[in-house]
Amino acid sequence: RALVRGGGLWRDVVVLPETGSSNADVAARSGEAEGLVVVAESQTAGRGRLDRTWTAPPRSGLFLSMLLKPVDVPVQRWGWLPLLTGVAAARAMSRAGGIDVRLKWPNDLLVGERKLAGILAERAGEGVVVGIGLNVTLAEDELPVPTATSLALAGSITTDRDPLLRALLREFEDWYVRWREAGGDARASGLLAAYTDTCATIGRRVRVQLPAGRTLVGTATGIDDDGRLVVAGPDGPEPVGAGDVVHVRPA
Ligand code: BT5
Repeated sequence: RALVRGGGLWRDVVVLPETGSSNADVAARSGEAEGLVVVAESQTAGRGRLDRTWTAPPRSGLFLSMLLKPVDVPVQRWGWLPLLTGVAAARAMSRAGGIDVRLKWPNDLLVGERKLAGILAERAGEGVVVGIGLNVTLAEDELPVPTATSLALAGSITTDRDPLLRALLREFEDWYVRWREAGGDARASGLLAAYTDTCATIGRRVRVQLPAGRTLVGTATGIDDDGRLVVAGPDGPEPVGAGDVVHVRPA
């Protein structure tokens, strides 16, 4: 609780030595007011998108989930929440760690081409649980997948979880309040510009794997009002929502 001072959003920050999935823990308490945060020191059954898993050795990273209820923002625009989280996390890692992080739409934090962190947003009750898994101390021979990296490997000036967590929660709150006060308008809140600045996907040729085996190839031209990636394909611009995307690869 002493981790966050001054701000109004964070109501309760619970630190668990070990849990299955912090997203599941917060979802189980989704009837509560927003601003609940569960931080897991170790996580044994971390979830990714589409039944994938988030793997991490004990105490090797920052694993946390936040309960959010932006009830005054139209639900379509909630698609911006994982993107907002990415912007906040990238800025926090830059401020606290001095490292340069890029965002891969919809939910990855990259250092170079390698994945430093992943974000998972799930609806729960009348709110959303947003989880972040960030590799902190992992050495090269501890990486769960060869495409991963960690703050330590990226040369972060700190690998202490407390200052990283504090920077993350503070940065998130700033962006969240700004976005909410703008009624979820990404452009008016400055979020669209911040996201576009940090995004490694926009401007690239991409191959988007959609459900039912469909593939869309084209140029990623931007993000729309609802947080969808706009891909200029053979049939013109097409918005794709995070929920419909299996993966996005360079084309
Ligand atoms: C994600 O899914 O990247 C979202 C991960 C969210 C994890 C957090 S931890 C706290 C909270 N509680 C939870 O239960 N979950 C959240 P996705 O885009 O589906 O990526 C999953 C894929 O990333 C896997 O299939 C692997 O290829 C790769 N991966 C797994 N663990 C990784 C790691 N530690 N570092 C880098 N890549 C990893």
